[in-house]
Amino acid sequence: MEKILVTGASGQLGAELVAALRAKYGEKQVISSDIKETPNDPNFLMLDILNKTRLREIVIEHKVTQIYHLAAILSASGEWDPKKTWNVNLNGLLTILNLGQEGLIDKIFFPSTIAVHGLNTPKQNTPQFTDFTPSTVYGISKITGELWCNYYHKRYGVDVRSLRYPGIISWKTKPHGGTTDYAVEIFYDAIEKGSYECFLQEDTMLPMMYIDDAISGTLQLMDADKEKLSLRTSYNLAAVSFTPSQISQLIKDKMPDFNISYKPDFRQAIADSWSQTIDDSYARKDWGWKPKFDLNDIVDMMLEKLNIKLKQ
Ligand code: AKB
Repeated sequence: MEKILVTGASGQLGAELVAALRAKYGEKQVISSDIKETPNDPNFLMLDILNKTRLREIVIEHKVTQIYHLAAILSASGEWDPKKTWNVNLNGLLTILNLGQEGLIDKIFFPSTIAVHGLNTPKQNTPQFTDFTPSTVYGISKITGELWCNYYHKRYGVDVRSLRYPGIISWKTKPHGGTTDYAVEIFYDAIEKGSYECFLQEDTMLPMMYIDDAISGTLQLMDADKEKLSLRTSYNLAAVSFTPSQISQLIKDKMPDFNISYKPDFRQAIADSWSQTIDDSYARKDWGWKPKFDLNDIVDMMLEKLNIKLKQ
């Protein structure tokens, strides 16, 4: 029977991944953990990912078989303290890979990101294998993490799997510290204030994905037969690409009084260094990836769900 540990479980992806894993494996089979307490979760444990001793104790005590290692500092907040970002994003992963090497855990999930791309990477239909010269410490830590995953798989047979997520759009939990966060903030402000001041320019195109697609892609990859996986760095993963101006127009179609204004800040340079559209043909070919939600679906779902949530 699987026993799963999720690190960074209070984050945007973690909160929904824990729910999906519990629906699949059972409530008690999934331990959520984070550096800050999550109320009302009897299967939650406090865990600082840099505390190697505690992490090992949890794995041994609870007979953990799989770790979804989501704890990380994202692209924008990472720039405030590069050394801390490197330490959190990389050393936590290395501790987990070592537990895999020792045979204490069977399977590991490591989230990577479009932030591994940089100014020299082709922006359109960005290939799986390309230039990786990221401009943020977050991107540097993630591409390095990918290489360590590949190394531990090839050298020690560790079953570690990874996806390069685009920006994730969700309504249950807000993202924190990312460059793609505008695509969630815009819905909150549209409903709560009727207007949004965007920190990116109107024509900044970025790859994005609805949370349900991100969750089902993750579970699909983790369930895939080992033999089908030709990549142990990280798979490109795509769903939709759009600009602030395009998403705001769709919101305006539903909420004609909505207004957007633009005040780009330091996050503009980060966004400008990333890809605009992604070639995810390896994920499609190896394990059957196919997103379900297009931009119209995302706008409909976000407005519907957030309208209910914010009125409660
Ligand atoms: C960020 O904006 O930092 C993240 C990401 C694309 O990895 N959402």
